[in-house]
Amino acid sequence: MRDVAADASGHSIDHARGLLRDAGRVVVLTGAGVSAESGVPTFRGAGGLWKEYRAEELATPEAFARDPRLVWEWYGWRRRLVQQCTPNAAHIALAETAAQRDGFRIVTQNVDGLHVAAARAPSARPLELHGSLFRTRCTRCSERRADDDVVDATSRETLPRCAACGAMARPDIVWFGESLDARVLDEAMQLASGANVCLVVGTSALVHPAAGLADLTRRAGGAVIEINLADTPLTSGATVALRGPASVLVPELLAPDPAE
Ligand code: BJW
Ligand code: ZN
Repeated sequence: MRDVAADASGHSIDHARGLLRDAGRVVVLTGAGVSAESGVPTFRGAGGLWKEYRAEELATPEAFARDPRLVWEWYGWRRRLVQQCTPNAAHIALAETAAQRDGFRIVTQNVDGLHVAAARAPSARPLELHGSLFRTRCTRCSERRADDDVVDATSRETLPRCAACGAMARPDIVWFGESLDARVLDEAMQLASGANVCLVVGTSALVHPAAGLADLTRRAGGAVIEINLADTPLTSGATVALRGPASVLVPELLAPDPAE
């Protein structure tokens, strides 16, 4: 049975809570909307612009090859912005549930590290499909390293460099046209295929292969619960679609039953 609710009231949230209660395995797929209420801008829609650029124009290998200073300036700005943000009630509820419940895993498209910041237990750490704002990767030797430094994008010469070989470093982020880390994607696909419920939170579901994960759950006979402010390409196939802010709906959905 498919259920759509304009808010958290009524039977749809109860239906979704029942699906989650009965599920042995749950995979959660999050997108930029889960971090919007922490102050991290989403990619698309109002507020999705940086200066006069769209994210799609900067998050590409071609943009980096053409103008690494401009692309690093954008990532440096985002790093600083995200460093001032903290996990909201949705990140916290997801992390607490993942810490307490076996078979509950978080997969995120976000590079902001807020699911990691909310995680108290290793089982609450997310799979990060699109990389991290707080890692760099060498353009020559591919060495990765954690990096939360302020980016000096004054000129090409001041940009982050690889500590191992001295070549220019790039953000360790999956740009358009680049393949996702095969092991990370494989694990995410296995989680989605084996899940009784895929809970999708705050993604426009436009970017693949991430957007296809919910279909893997559905095709294997599982249910899809979507939380978003607006409809997405996943809505028509969702078992339950809940409309409203993630920071309200996620904690409400995951709160223990009163009798427990
Ligand atoms: C709220 C809320 C609140 C707001 N509460 N909700 C199959 C078909 C078509 C194309 C392709 C395909 N397979 C691959 C492609 C090509 C491409 C792609 O998908 N293109 C489409 C856009 C058409 N994919 C790729 O290139 C991927 N690579 C790949 O597949 O390699 C092999 C290959 C290549 C080429 C062809 C075929 C195969 C790589 C994709 C990497 C994406 N990287 C980015 C940028 C880097 C990260 C960064 O710099 O930060 O990742 S793009 C950007 O979009 C970012 C995000 O992770 C990603 C998803 O965005 P998200 O999270 O959904 O955010 P928004 O802003 O779009 O949506 C926010 C949502 O929240 C909205 O719905 C709001 O309503 C909601 N919301 N506030 C609840 N408070
Ligand atoms: Zn190197």
